[in-house]
Amino acid sequence: MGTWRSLPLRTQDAGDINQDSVIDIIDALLMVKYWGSDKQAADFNFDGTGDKKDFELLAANFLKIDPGVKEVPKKTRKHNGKTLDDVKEMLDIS
Ligand SMILES: [Ca+2]
Ligand SMILES: [Ca+2]
Repeated sequence: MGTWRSLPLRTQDAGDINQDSVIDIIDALLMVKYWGSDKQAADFNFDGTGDKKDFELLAANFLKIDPGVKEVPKKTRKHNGKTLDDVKEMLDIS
């Protein structure tokens, strides 16, 4: 086994599925895509499934930027007319 799995929760970047150093609506929509799957990028707490617990981490970090990043990435709050609230609705999370 590698050592990375023994690391604590990725609280810093939990939610950044597409790894562009910002947690925004694009990541939330990717969460929808990987919902219920074992896709590692969407499984922030490493329990093997991308689900509500992972989405809560994403939502808690929403619009946060990786502090170590050199160029500040563009935050997208709305994509194809969808906001974080729409995504919550899509996933049936209130
Ligand atoms: Ca991102
Ligand atoms: Ca998970």
